[in-house]
Amino acid sequence: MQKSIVVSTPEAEFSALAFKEDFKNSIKKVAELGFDAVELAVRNPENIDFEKTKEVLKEYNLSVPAIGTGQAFGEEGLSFTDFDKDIREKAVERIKAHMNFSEQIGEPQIIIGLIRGIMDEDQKMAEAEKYFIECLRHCADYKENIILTLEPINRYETNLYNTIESMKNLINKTDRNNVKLMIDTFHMNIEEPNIYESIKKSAEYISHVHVADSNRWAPGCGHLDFEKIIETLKDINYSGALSAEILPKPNPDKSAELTMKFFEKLGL
Ligand SMILES: [Mn+2]
Repeated sequence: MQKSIVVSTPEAEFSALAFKEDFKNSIKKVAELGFDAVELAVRNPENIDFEKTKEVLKEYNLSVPAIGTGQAFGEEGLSFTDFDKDIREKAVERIKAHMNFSEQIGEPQIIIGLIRGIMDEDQKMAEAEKYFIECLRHCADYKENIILTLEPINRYETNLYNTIESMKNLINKTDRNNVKLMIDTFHMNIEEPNIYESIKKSAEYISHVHVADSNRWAPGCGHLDFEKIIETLKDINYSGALSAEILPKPNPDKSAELTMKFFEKLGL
């Protein structure tokens, strides 16, 4: 499993990131700490210099296991389930731009997290789901070589698809080979009846993993049993990335250091 951490590209703002300033410097720090990979959080790929990004990643020999897209919802309100067709179309166009970016840097996986949106009070689940599936199919068919990995997110952040089971149902209904599941230990701790059983039952769906402890600090700073989580991921032959999506606490540098120390302690 690759040791990975989330880093934001320069145009973005997001609270659950280890670093915010100076992209190249962040990448350098990540590489020097011993990470194998870096997950990029990208609000709008159109504001990014693809060549420069590629160069920096190459210079520090880091791969990109996935690209995060949540900021497009958080900052611009783009969503796959909005009532407004125009907003849904903009959200699809944005994810297609992420897919182009992903293809350019040679790492084919896009995270569909908060861009699913939050269901409006007046909206019915069936309607939200219909819109979500429509948008997903548009994106999935746009580039079949790029994986869309769908993240169950806890109830305090969205009212749509909080559990792994609900997301697996959605994935089955979407019926596209490049639509997969990703799991996040922070969300699982809130929503899953049994984290290990949920992982075991999802083996063939999982294409990416976010790690954060129960308090969303670096792994090892809360009360999750990461030894058992890692063991379970090994049992299902997961070989992708463990990507730390954590609060920059007690400060950005320290949060990354704590993550790496804990990864090493786990023998990764
Ligand atoms: Mn996550």
